[in-house]
Amino acid sequence: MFHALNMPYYLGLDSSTQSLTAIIIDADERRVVFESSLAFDEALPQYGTDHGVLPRSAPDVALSSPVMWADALDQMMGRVAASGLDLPRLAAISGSAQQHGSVYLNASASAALASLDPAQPLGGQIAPLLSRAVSPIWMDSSTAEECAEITSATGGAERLSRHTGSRAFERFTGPQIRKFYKGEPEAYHATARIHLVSSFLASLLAGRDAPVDPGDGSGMNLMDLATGDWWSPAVEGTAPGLASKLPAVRPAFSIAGTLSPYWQQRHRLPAAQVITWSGDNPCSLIGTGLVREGRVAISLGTSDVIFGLMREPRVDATGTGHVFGAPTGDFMGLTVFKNGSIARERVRDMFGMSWPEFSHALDATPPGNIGRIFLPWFEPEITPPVSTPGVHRYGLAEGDAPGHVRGVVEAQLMALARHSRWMGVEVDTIYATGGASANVQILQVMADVFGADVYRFEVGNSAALGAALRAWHGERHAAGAPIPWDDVVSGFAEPVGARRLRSRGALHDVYIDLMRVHAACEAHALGNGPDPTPWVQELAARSQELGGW
Ligand code: ADP
Ligand code: XUL
Repeated sequence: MFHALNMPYYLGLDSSTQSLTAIIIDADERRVVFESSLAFDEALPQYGTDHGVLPRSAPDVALSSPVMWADALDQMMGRVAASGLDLPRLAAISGSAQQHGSVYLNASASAALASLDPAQPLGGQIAPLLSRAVSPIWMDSSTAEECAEITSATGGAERLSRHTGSRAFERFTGPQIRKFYKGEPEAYHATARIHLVSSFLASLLAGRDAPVDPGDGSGMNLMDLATGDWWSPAVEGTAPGLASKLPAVRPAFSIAGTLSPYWQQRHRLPAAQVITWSGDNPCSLIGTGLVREGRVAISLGTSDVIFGLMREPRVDATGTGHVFGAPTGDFMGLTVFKNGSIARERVRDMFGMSWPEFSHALDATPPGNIGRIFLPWFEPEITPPVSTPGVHRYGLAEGDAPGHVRGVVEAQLMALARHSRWMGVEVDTIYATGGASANVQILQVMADVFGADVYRFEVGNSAALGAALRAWHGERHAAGAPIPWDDVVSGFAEPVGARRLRSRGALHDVYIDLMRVHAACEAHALGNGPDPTPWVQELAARSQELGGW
């Protein structure tokens, strides 16, 4: 027992767009003792998802399956149970989930969650508790009309963003709820509780209704950043009767419950505490150790996201970025690009390449791409807002495979740099995370575009690690022995010096020039400026005269 109390384990789960990951940490020894990941498409093919998304009925609609997420959780807890670890030491569990997605439960859910049958898989028992079989996720951009309605009901974009941290965004939960209410009013009225993906999964673990934390709550256009609670004008302006359908908002360190009898009996797991879950970006903030202001992380996951901690909520006047709550009780600024790994993969597949071939093409092409620009809006884009997808080439021939590889990566990183200026951070160090941060060639372009050193981490999944660290922090907080955030992240979420990519000054100068071209191309593609092709051609000719940039 002494052993169990003194050397606890903490489990962090990350239910992302494409996969579910689990990380268990030994807090005393500051090491990861278990890590496992399952990809939804492969582990649960019966749901028919592609990269975690159900077959699309329209390019702007993106839905996933909450029953699939439940089945994935069941499978993953089975893997944890079979890990060979001394699981009575498991003291607490927390989690991270893709943000904005919503799950709709009927009136029977609350009682049923407390009395699930441990002899049966989870998914089949959850399906009858849903008032909507599918969940809209963050990739959905089909709610422009609802965004306009909510903006007008709440007194305009400036007021909405001052209160909730963001103007109305199509993927945010409030506009999605309004679309459901308008399109399926009966199913909306049969909904007793609307959860985020994070609070839904926490509810499954705790066997009761779990709260939403301010970090994930601020991705809804419904929560007041200043009070950390629902903002009535937005709640009332979104859908009738919504207030009673929303979970409580509670700090990220609060306890959602105890691991329910279902898990204890089905997988022989202990009565660990379930700490409130959060969104993947707030969890990654912790998992990259960004518990102080002044540094940024870039996550190259399905989406590309740049984020950093903020002491005060400085809302973006340009309307592209967001301010969310942070698990520390502070705030975080972030800007999200939908065409992240999605676009890199599309270019890779367009030319039938593997990742090593993609990296080789980056190595083989000159930084600056001889002035050529490729805007990779394969999907409707969030930043800048692009509702009709389409790619744009400036000076780039359609069949030029290496030119496209460099083009997509450079355009993405220049967009990350340009559209995050509102955060007001002098970036000299970047912490890179997410699936594509394994790619050193991409990170070298990042270092050169930003003129900053880029560090990678030993643990690649910063969201799952952040969730495990939050489990530890929350459990200690509840025990009356809180641990300062600097101590929580120390030894875990630390960049590895040997894995640093240095920025190369001369190449950064190339990108300072090229960012002006990129901005002009973007303006032209959005219908806000003249065609910069002559400028691109002149640059190409000049750079060829000089033998490349
Ligand atoms: P999410 O958390 O959003 O589900 P991940 O952070 O796990 O996504 O990232 C998954 C993505 O990482 C894949 O879709 C893939 O495109 C990308 N990826 C994996 N390995 C590489 C690589 N070597 N180079 C570039 N991208 C990669
Ligand atoms: C954040 C966002 C994505 C999702 C999925 O606003 O839309 O980063 O959280 O990862």
